[in-house]
Amino acid sequence: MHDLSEDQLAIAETTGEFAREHLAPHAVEWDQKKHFPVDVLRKAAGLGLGGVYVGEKHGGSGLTRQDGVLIFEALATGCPSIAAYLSIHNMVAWMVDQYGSERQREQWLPGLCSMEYLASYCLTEPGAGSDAAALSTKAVRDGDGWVLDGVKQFISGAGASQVYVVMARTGGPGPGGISAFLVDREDAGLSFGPNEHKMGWNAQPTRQVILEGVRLPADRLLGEEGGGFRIAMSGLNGGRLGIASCSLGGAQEALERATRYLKDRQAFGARLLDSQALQFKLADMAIELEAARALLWRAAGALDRKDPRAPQLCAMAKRHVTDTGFEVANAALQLHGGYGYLAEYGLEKIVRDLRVHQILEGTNEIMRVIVARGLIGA
Ligand code: FAD
Ligand code: 2MC
Repeated sequence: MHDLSEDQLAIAETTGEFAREHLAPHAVEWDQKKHFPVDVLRKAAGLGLGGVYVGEKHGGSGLTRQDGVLIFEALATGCPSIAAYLSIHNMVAWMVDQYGSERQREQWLPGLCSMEYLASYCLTEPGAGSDAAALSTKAVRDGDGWVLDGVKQFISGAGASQVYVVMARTGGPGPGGISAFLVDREDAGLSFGPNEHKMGWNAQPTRQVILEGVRLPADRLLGEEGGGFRIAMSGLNGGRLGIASCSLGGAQEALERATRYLKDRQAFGARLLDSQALQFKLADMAIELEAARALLWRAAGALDRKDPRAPQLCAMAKRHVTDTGFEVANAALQLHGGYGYLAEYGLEKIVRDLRVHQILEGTNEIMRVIVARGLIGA
């Protein structure tokens, strides 16, 4: 950790303390009861975690992506699902700060930073997931404003969130015909599907967002008409780092629990930790995580410097870190023997939470598509 600045060390320490005190003790229960702890999210916002990348002028913390990866890794040691929701909320807040007009920033950002308003990101549809530019939710001009119709699928935080950034078609087919809109939970015509029954991420809701004749005034268009797909993609560059950080934190916690467990567990007349085979297993897990962390930090630095290779590096990091995190967490479960399979040990919950990081914010196959396009110049 000596390559971090004093400020970064303090950020990681404070966020880690928050995770130990306010997330870890409740994580298994929230998973079992499917409880979304909005009060705890607002406590996190009190530490500046509601607007990590938002400028200080509008109530944000004005931090970098290199700070962000430390924050989300630390939060995920307490609960990967809650850390990941916070990462999505911060992706949306950054999009509003980056692409909003001064008036929109004044209107929406203070509430987003305090997490009085929670936020959701609405790109995926029942008929358009990986091929996001094929989305069919429509936004049709109505006088000065717009009318939105369509269904968004798998929306994290839906129903609990106040602010929905919705990508919708305002023009012809393909990415150039898409615009981004700010939709408020109170807007007439907005409703939600039932909470999905999921393998993991149970501490946050995932629901359809249904738009039926939702009328929006002109000032709900975010950025330029036709610029919505680029806005959505640039949000995801940072989002993918956030999700990868959550895999890293979850897996780091699983490794530490496995190490403690092997120290306590006796078999064949000795501690399991005395077995060199198991020590080597732990060593390999630590090596994989440290290498994954190095790639993640490198991608975060590239995004901070606006390096043209940043989208590729973010995709590389998302693919590598989420796959590695899942493998390490699953190995930690194995090292707990049968106890790893029991809910009360918390290991199987980490594995279930980390599994979906290989699917969402762009599947790991789509991460390979992005990297391959960069390689072949397509
Ligand atoms: P598909 O696109 O149908 O893919 C099916 C399979 O085909 C995958 O394995 C995919 O990798 C593979 N595939 C597709 N195209 C290619 C290709 N060209 N080359 C190789 N393989 C390919 N979306 C949001 O917008 N907002 C959210 O908040 C959100 N939260 C989510 C929360 C959860 C719990 C889940 C499960 C999903 C969430 N999503 C959200 C949606 C998520 O981003 C999509 O599920 C994901 O992008 C994949 O889309 P799909 O499910 O339609 O799969
Ligand atoms: N960063 C910045 N700009 C990007 C970009 C990126 N990562 N990716 C694409 N763009 C721009 C690109 O430069 C182009 O701009 P211009 O019109 O100026 O040339 C425009 O966007 C269109 O790009 P493509 O031509 O590459 O578009 P294509 O349709 O081929 O799709 C692909 C690209 C497959 C990479 C994209 O559809 C994708 O990322 N799919 C995965 C969808 C996804 O990640 N969904 C996640 C939903 S959110 C979620 O799961 C949560 C939990 C919140």
